[in-house]
Amino acid sequence: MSDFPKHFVWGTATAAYQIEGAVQQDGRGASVWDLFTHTPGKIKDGSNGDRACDHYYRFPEDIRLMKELGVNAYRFSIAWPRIQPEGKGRVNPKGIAFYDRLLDGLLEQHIDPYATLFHWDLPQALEDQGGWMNRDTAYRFAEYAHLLADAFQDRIKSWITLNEPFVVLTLGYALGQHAPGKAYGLQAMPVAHHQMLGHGLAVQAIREISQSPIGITHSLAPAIPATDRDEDIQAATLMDEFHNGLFLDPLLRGQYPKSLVALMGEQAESFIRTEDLSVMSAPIDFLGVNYYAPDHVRANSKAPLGLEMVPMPDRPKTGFGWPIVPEGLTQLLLDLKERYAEKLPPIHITENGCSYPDLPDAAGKIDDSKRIEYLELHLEALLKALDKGVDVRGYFCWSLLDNFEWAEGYTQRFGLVHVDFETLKRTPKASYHWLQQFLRGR
Ligand code: IFM
Repeated sequence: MSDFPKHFVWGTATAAYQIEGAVQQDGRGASVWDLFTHTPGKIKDGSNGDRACDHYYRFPEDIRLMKELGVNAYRFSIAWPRIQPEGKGRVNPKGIAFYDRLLDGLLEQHIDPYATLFHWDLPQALEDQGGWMNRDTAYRFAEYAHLLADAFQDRIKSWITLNEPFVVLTLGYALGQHAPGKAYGLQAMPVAHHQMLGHGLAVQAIREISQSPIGITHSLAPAIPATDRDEDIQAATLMDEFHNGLFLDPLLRGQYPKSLVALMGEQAESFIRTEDLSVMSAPIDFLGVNYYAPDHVRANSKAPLGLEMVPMPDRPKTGFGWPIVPEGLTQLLLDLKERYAEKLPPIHITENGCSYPDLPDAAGKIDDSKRIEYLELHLEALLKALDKGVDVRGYFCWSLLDNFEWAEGYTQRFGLVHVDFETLKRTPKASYHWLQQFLRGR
């Protein structure tokens, strides 16, 4: 097997609400996650991101950890409510100042900042106006993107407009398991459209000012039928269009998959304007791919969309219960290359990783050998795709630190670095040392 190219980008990834804490400091406004986590019964362990990893104050230590790890890039997200506490208009200078300090700290250590503009923490003030169900939020997002480009210009080495709009659509607005906790079912489809419209408008806004590459991050998954029965194969095809095609077809082809247009029926006319599709398909410089596991799909006429996700019983699982299927990453990348051909931009794997309940042993060491194995297998799977000609330029491990895992609270640890959530002490795990050795070798 060949090796990774010399200029491959190696990074770790995090998101603002999951690590920053300091939710009421320096003029930050409320986000949908502040309200959601403070609503009883929403988060598994009753926790919230009020303090999280306290990265807002401890970021110099976290930059040191990255430097010692040997990565050359860091993907983080900017908290919109820190920058615009009301989601529009007034800018909070202390919010800008925080990211100024973070960017300066990274650049001093020669770590390239990859900034995600929206990783789920929508200002609550915008949610009060309908959030992503409201077309106006797309325009507010572009305004926010423009002022970030103005403030940070080319110190941000790569821009990522959105993180995983599919998850915002499904868990946030269709099923209500994430903030803002809306359970609109299929009536939530405008959320997909307005996010992608916001993405396209933000690309235009950033390009007016910054020369840095712009991309978007999607959570993608190959859809695998649970059996070879026709109905399961059809269910998997529909799931693939819903999970992947719903976002990638407008982005890369300027149109929605026909099956989804049919599914949305007349509702589609109420929120899709023909001219939107050319905005949404504005050329981008890279596609961010988050890969964790495939969708294993079975037909079920009683379930929404006529399908359901079923476990992969013959597979080992992560602490979250997600099946470990490294070859799914190879398959996904090859499918993308085949499907979108010359329209597919270069790819960055912007997230990949696993949670395990890693705790220190009596000597204080954290032997997360299962994470090492997971990473090795996925890097091998990635190399197979590179060998077959997929243009992948970088890999970001999720995550640098154990952090607030949304509806799961602090029960799922994804970090290369263990965080004691009482003392906030950071302890590199065995996987951190393994990756350090791996990166030293190149
Ligand atoms: O923690 C999340 C992240 O915020 C988005 N992608 C998936 C990760 C693990 O669930």
